[in-house]
Amino acid sequence: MSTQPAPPPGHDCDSCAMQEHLVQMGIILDKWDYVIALAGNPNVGKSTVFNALTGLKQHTGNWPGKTVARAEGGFEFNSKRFKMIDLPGTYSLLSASVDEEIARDFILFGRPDCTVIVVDATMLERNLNLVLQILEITDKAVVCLNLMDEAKRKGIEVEHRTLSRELGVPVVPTSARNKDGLGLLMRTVAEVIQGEIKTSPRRITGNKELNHAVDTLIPMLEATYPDLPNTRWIAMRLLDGDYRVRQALERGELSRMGMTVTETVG
Ligand SMILES: Nc1nc2c(ncn2[C@@H]2O[C@H](COP(=O)(O)OP(=O)(O)OP(=O)(O)O)[C@@H](O)[C@H]2O)c(=O)[nH]1
Ligand SMILES: [Mg+2]
Repeated sequence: MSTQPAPPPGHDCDSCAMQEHLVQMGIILDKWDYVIALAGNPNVGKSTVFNALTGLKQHTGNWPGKTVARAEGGFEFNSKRFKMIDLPGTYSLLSASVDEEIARDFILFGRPDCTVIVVDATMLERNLNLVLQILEITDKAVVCLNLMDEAKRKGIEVEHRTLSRELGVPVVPTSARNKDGLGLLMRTVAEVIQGEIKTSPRRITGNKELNHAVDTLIPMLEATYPDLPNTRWIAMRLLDGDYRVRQALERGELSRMGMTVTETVG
């Protein structure tokens, strides 16, 4: 069943497929099967993807204790219910800005079932920095290669299959403003979540000393914090002197990823 109007004649097949299987739920979502985080640099089309999938009604509020806006919404795709969180746009996950902290904490400690990393196909080089940082944290990720219409207009070709092989996660070309590619994006996300697509993200391979230090720290972290996600990444950040990660560990903040919500109808 679909709440969508019939697609216009000659419309891209993939969008049509999406309209067959997508039911926008907006805020009407009390139970869900999976949580998806939407990450990416500023201005790459995250909210456009979010709005196309969830519809116009959405929860907006602030992240706990922060003045940074948080939007979440829901949709049903192929009979599974997805809750989607639109993360703040960031260029990195490593520096001390509040936006970066929020995006990083959610991907790491919020443990989404999949992180969709939206990138601008016309500025790939700049965008890949964040992609690689996110792939250090999670292996459940799909790259949404957005603004493909703009890339085409500018004569930029992106070999998305090669990019996918290099990154070790699926890369799906989209033009979110025209809703092109979003059906394939969601099918791919569902297959990654359900383990039908195996990912193998590209990770930094450190030198002998670094690896030794990381291998020494990991069992200590696991013994002290049994539920900690991705101890390898946390060990690397601690060795790098990351104050925020150290503070989060010491304060036991790792599971406090709730939110304050006010309802708006956009
Ligand atoms: N041509 C084209 N424009 C797009 C596409 N996707 C998004 N845009 C436009 O890009 C601009 C930014 O889109 P947003 O969805 O607000 O980007 P965002 O990543 O949420 O931005 P921040 O929340 O500021 O980080 C808007 O003007 C969109 O209409 C696309 O696929 N093609
Ligand atoms: Mg946005």
